[in-house]
Amino acid sequence: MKIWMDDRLVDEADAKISVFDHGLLYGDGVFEGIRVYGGKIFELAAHLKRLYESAKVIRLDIGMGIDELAAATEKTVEANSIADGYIRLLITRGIGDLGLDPFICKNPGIIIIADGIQLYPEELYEKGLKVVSVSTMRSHPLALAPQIKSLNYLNNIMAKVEAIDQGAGEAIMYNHLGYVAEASADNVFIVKDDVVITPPAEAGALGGITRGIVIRLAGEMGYEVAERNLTRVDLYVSDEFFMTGTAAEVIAIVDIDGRVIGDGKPGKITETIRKKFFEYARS
Ligand code: PXG
Repeated sequence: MKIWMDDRLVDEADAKISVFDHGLLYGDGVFEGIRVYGGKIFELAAHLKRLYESAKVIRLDIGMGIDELAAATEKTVEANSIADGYIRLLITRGIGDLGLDPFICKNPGIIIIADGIQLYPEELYEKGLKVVSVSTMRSHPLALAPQIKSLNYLNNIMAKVEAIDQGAGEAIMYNHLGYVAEASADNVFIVKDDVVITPPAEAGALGGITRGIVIRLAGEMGYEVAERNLTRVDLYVSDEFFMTGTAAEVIAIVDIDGRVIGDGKPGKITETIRKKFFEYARS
């Protein structure tokens, strides 16, 4: 495998980072997870826009323009002959002395990995997922704002651990006001009385690329779509419930905290949206 490191492709064996990289020492950096479908990078422009915005918020100068980074990403996909796969693009703060000050790091680290993707088992899409509400609160917007896709994922990881401990496929996280934020690595949607509803990004969610596409496609299909705060009870009494994300695409949820959603099978509107997204992504 060839890995992009800073300004060129190197062999996997040579793709190493320093123990003094602040990305490792402090989780100081930003990243993206991007799909490749049929050799084409899915929504690259939207992912790069989000990456540069995340970097701006944390005062990280990527040191390379968007077009140059896009070209490097394309080259990495080509070098590894990835037809259907997954790109992990990381920008680390770079090498510096010990100590939090990010500005002692002179050059950011740029890493692009293009690999195959570990797909969720098909059975999960047919049956739907069981999820649980977790006690780990989504980070407060005045702490580490959830809109930043940073290398510090401990908030989400702690939530995921709770889900795993309870034998659930995903964790539903709430914000400091008790409203639904998102899952540990996916955005959430419900369907109630034929309206497709997702929490607003301000509720503490990452502005998911898949979420944005699903909102658009659902609207184009004639569904009413709303961004509205949701409570735990709204999830419990929803007609349908699903999640969106780069890895999962669109996946139904059929049980939350022991409350069965609908008839316990993926909902009709969810399935329609899932098929539409599947077709769109592969077209
Ligand atoms: N919320 C969070 C916290 C995420 O990390 C999403 C929502 C969905 O966003 P997108 O833009 O993907 O629709 C994410 C995405 C991984 C992995 O390897 C994680 C994500 C995406 C791809 C891979 O764990 N998170």
